[in-house]
Amino acid sequence: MEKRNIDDMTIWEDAKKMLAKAEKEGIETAWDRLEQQTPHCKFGEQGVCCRICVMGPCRISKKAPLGVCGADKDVIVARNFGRFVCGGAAGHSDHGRDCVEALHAVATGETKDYSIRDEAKLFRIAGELGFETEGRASLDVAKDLTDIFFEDFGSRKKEVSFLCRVPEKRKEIWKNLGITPRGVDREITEMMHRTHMGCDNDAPNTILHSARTCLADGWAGSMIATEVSDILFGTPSPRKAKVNLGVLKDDQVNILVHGHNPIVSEKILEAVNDPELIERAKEKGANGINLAGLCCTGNELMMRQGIPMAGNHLMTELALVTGAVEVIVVDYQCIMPSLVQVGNCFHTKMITTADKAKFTGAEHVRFEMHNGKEQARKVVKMAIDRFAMRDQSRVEIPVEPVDITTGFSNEAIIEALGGSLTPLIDAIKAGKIRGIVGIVGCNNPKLKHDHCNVNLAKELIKKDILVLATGCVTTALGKAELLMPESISQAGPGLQEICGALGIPPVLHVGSCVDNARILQVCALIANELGVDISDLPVAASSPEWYSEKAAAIGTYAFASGIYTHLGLPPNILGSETVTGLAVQGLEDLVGACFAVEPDPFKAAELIDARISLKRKALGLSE
Ligand code: CUV
Ligand code: SF4
Repeated sequence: MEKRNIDDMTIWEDAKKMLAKAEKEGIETAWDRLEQQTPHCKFGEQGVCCRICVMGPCRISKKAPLGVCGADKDVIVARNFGRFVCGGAAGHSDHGRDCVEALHAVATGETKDYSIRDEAKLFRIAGELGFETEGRASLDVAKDLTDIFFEDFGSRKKEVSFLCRVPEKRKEIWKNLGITPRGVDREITEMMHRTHMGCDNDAPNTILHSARTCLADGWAGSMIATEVSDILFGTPSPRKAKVNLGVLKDDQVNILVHGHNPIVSEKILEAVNDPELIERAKEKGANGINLAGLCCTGNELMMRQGIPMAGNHLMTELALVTGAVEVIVVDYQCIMPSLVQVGNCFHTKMITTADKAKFTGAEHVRFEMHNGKEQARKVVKMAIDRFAMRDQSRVEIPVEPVDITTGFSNEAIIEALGGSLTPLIDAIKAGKIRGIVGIVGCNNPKLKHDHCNVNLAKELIKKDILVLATGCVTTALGKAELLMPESISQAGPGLQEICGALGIPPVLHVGSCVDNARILQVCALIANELGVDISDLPVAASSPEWYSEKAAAIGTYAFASGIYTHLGLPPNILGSETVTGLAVQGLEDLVGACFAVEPDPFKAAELIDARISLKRKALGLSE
């Protein structure tokens, strides 16, 4: 691959300046390593390389159409895809389990470091799942709720609890296909089992179980993560925040939190607000302690507490290149191991907190339920002590931060609408809001950073389509100034009218990656209100710049839930016509939705727009 021009790598000023600084200072980034890895292995790219037993590894070609065991390209591609999304479902869901364990520790008195911040939501969810709450103590209810959620991970249920939210028609479809999600761990284990040599050797059958595994993620693992996080840390409500590398402060101790789970970062936030620690920072010559987020841990803190966001996936290395970061504290997922090396080019220390996510070269400060507060203080003290090691002459904070509005949980959206979804549904019926699209997911250095994320959103709001953003897309759309009420000037007339009247932006930040479950729920609520299936709604999902197993799992549960799903680049399945055909067409007949792959944001907007028009027409709604 030829060396790319910085202007072709990213659309952002802050990124370009840091890429130039990295180049000047000889610091390697993901873009450099992509160059070294290109061209990628064709067999891997096509998904026709199988490594699941030692009669192999086998790779399928014209000359050798079958693996040693006799598996063909369809079987191999399907198995690889199944294991790929299984990894993603496991990531989201294990995160969900950690949240349930935290709530359980609170309920049983095992920890005093955490508490229930949204008691009303606790009782609401308990009621929704059908158990008695009248006159009971909240810790008691929480204990019962965690028992129910723990069971959602197991093998005893015929269906996960939150299937109570799914429209009847959708449940019927899943039942008929045999893909009703039963238990999170069960579906994940069965996926691994089926893809062992000599089990599921029928590609469509494997793909169906992939769908089931991902449904267990979306409607259980992720949904539980979201709801329990709200109970523990508060349900998000609209608030202002700031984004981009300009949120770092050259005269303060800068701490970055990165990863996905709010359990660690919420405690770090408490510690940075501790007057004693602020005093200590001042004694060391800093003007205070500044906390900023990256990726989804950043989203979690921003949604609930308004903590600024330094950047998304491809900004994580570049945030350290500013030279202004004392420590980067990580929990798990999407954390590039290169952050240790980039940190070592400066005084920046990487601190790991989860035993399941250690990084060689980082310092491990184990966070457990009973010691979260103490460990957070320890981390913040380490950051303060490192401030003196900073080489101020190498610090460059490249831009001024951009204002955003965040905090649109479903509860907050309903409140903004005046207490029910009816005004939104009426606006959809009237064609003022023609549809709703969730734009979610990551960055990928194969694509120009945030180009597709931003332009797709801009095109959609112009077409009167309301955009919901999560994950790394949030930062992109925030930086593009789409997350402010004033951004409605960029929207079509209908969307302008509705959002203007409500005082909300045309793009709503609904949370982190696990919070895509909020979007599932909103779709279900609208479908139930209209008495239709989710696949009948004028809605779509998109992950323009995705890279991760988790993003593929999200895409898979989206389409399996009946939501048309656009991807900016394909998963590694193109080596099988059968699997590719299923993904882009065949599943339409089975679940009423499929994948569409299109790297160009303008063409993608047309595809999504056409789909929305089709669905509006079928519902008898005018354009
Ligand atoms: Ni999951 S969205 S890189 S951090 S999965 Fe991670 Fe959220 Fe993509 Fe971003
Ligand atoms: Fe090769 Fe079959 Fe083993 Fe895969 S399972 S490595 S195709 S022999």
